Amino acid sequence: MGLSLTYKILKQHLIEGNLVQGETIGIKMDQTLTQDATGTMTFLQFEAIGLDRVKAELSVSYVYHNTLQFGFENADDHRYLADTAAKYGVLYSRAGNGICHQVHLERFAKPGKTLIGADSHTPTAGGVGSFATGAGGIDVAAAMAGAPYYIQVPKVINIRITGRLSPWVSAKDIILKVVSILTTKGNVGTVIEYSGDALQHLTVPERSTITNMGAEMGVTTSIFPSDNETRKFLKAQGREADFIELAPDKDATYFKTIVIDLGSLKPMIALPHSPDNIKTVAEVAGLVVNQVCIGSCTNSSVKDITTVAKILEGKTIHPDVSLVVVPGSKQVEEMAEKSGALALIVSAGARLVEPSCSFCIGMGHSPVSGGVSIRTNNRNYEGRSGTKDAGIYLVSPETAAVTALAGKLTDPTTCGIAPKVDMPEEFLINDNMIVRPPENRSAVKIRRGPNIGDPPKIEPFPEDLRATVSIVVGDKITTDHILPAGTLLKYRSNIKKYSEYVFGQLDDKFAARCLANRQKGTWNIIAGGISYGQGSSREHAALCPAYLGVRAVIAGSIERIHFANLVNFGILPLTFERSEDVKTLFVGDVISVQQIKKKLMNNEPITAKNETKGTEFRVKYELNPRQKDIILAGGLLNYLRRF
Ligand code: MIC
Ligand code: SF4
Repeated sequence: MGLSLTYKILKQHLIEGNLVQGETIGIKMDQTLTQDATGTMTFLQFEAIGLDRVKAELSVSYVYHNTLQFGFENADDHRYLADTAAKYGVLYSRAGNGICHQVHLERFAKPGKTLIGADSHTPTAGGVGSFATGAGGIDVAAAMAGAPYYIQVPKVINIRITGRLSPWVSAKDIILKVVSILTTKGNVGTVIEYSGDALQHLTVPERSTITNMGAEMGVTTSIFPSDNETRKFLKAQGREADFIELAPDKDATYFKTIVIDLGSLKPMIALPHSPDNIKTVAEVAGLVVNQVCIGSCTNSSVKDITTVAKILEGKTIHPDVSLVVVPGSKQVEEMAEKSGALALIVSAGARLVEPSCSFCIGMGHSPVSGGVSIRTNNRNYEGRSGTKDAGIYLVSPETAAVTALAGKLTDPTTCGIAPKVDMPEEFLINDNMIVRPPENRSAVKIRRGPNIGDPPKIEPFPEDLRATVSIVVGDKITTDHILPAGTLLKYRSNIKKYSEYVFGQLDDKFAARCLANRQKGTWNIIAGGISYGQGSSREHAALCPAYLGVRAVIAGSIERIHFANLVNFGILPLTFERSEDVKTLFVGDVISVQQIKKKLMNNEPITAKNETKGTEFRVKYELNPRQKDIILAGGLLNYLRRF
């Protein structure tokens, strides 16, 4: 039986377990990446592990989320990241150099290599055939320390793309179509592998727009084969030597195959407040727009920015629209500057931002109250933009640019002849913002600002669990609901302070209630619906609840990265045996499970008692022995320290 590309790479990296779908395996991670918002905690945890250098083939620490540095906190974080990179043998990509996914693709991602990143969009590197996956910071710290990364052997879905895109339709429309089919829920434990005759017409940056948004569907990763297009891209980046050809076996078997004919694809749009709320642009055209934002790790390549420039050339944006443009990396910015594309964009009235996440994470450029913002990024969760009642719509750069000119949502296919922009044959290579570690690492002193605290200590799991329900939430709760980023990013190294904001958007009494329950002698429980913990990899969405004394999440289902983060911080992830039981739980109910530790160890069924209501309900758990040990130890750091 032939192997998929995914299984071929996993087989080459297998350290523990058997390559059988559904089983847990430990794989070697060749490369790691971290970013400023998750990176400080990752390096604090790496320091707590106690090694004197990283053991991965390549580790890069990027800064690009909070580059604005309001107050001293982020500047201190960045200095700490520069120092730890120098000390532990890590490359440091300075603020201004760009978004990790864009820069990693340009300069470091390699076909056939494994990459683990403390950011959910790490699968962007799947565009060059790298098996790249997002994880919580402590899992990345463990991989930097040379430990295997444990994943469930995935089901592989083959998406076969055929035909050719029509003018004005682009890679973003392909991935929005895929998201409309697979949706943002129910994809835990799957990998998407792309194939088909259309691949020859898709450049690596376009492929990476597609792999990037696999994160929104909750898949482990998405991957393209490494072919002639991959060679062209690596050559244009001066890295032809990194090329190897990679393809699935001809008789590879897949969990399922979905065929998409590019010829029939129309410009697509994701409506508020979920990336899978998808229609064609034509269906919503005419919507009056306040803001257009172009950039993010999904759509900020040289081709994206040049296409936008050509659409805007010689024109002025609509007087009621604010247009924000953010190149993804310094390479993109410099090339667009040299080609004149940036001048065309500025001349049309756009506001330029340095290469960073910017609007995508609510780091400025929040829309007006009740506003309509058309954006090229990947997430449109409620409130993420910084304006709770604004509507965020996700589109291609082409749709965004024509909309900025018209002042209302416009289907670009109605706009005449489409600009034709090819991927450059040579990219401008200038790695001067990537700092290499010094020869004498032992002389490096790590400087910590006053906002940088140690990772909190978590107690081992109790023998019997007695916990108060501290919040009951609905379906599709994202990590942005659990713990927003935006201007709060500056508290990422200060867990006590950041914890005050847990669930702040939904219930601003949550943190105080949890602490009060701890005073009264019970732990805390979060109850939720399906697809709990969608979105980002931020481990703070588990670490801060753990700090507040949350010991279990009981939900309809829990998304992959968040599930792993809960385990890593000693929180038991449980699912309701009957999903409707969530309706029997109310804030303040005291839930108990006698001898829970023993039951977990012996794989016994768990019935939870609602002491307040005098009722009972059954919960399920799917944990391998290692995950149980981690939870019982009070998290991964306690577990690793034992060895
Ligand atoms: C995001 O897009 O939500 C982020 C900010 O990049 C996160 C990481 C973080 O919260 O630091 C992600 O996607 O993992
Ligand atoms: Fe990408 Fe946006 Fe996350 Fe930044 S905040 S890494 S641009 S998804």
